Amino acid sequence: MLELQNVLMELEEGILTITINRPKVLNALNTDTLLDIQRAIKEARENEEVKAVIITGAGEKAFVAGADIAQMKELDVLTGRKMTMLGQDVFNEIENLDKPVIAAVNGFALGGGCEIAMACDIRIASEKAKFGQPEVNLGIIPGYGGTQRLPRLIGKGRAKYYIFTGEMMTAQQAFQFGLADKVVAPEELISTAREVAKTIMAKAPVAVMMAKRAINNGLDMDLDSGIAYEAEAYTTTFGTQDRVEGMTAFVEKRKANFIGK
Ligand code: CO8
Repeated sequence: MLELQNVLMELEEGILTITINRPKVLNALNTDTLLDIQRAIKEARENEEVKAVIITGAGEKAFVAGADIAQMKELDVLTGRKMTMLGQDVFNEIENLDKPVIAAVNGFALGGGCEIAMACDIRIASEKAKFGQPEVNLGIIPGYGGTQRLPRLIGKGRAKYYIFTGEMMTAQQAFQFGLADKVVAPEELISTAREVAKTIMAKAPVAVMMAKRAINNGLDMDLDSGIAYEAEAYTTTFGTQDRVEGMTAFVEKRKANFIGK
């Protein structure tokens, strides 16, 4: 497995765990870390043994406390823009990966940390997790997709509240608002994320992939176009061997044996 400086990668039972690993600065995202995450996502995309991905943060305290403020402080308008574009590209690559991605949010998920979690398909939060977009405290706005993904997840009014005030949400609040999909005890975080990954991995992979595409792409369309997109995605699943297997297994009252084709 590829060795990276700011990110740990572990592949076990088809699940690639990507751990953002700069605990001394609460896993803040500098350029090198963003590039390492990009390399890890490329590995997830290209390695056929990888069936699902978990993204988490090293240490007890933080998932990711945001973009690296010490680095950002030194940027000018053009280099600042470049760093925004890099983060946006990497997070889009996470969102568009044809495999399920679960964020295991173990602590502070602030700014870019909340944004990387939102680019994942599912967010499992530790009871200790704190979410927020505190950029206004620094004289900037969210720059890694926060102004777009937060309102899509929790609604326009609430997103404005949290982005304008910079207030943090507890894990329970994030759950109530639909930002976190499950809240568990800290010691159960990774095992729960793995269980969820395994549950998804037991389903027909092409069906999961097409559902992900239909949801992601459809949400950016008007309803009629989204429904038409769904019909095409559905038709793709209908042509798979796994569709025949899934329906045959149901009728024969046995467990389906999916092959991902
Ligand atoms: N960047 C760099 N260093 C950080 C960051 C960060 N985002 N967060 C924490 N650290 C460092 C601290 O400086 C400290 O370092 P040191 O030990 O050398 O002093 C260490 O991590 C531990 O942090 P604290 O001592 O502050 O720990 P506390 O428990 O007192 O506080 C907090 C924890 C509340 C999480 C606090 O650290 C904090 O507020 N961090 C900043 C959170 C923040 O504002 N995040 C948003 C950043 S902006 C952003 O993400 C924009 C995304 C788009 C960028 C576009 C690119 C141009």
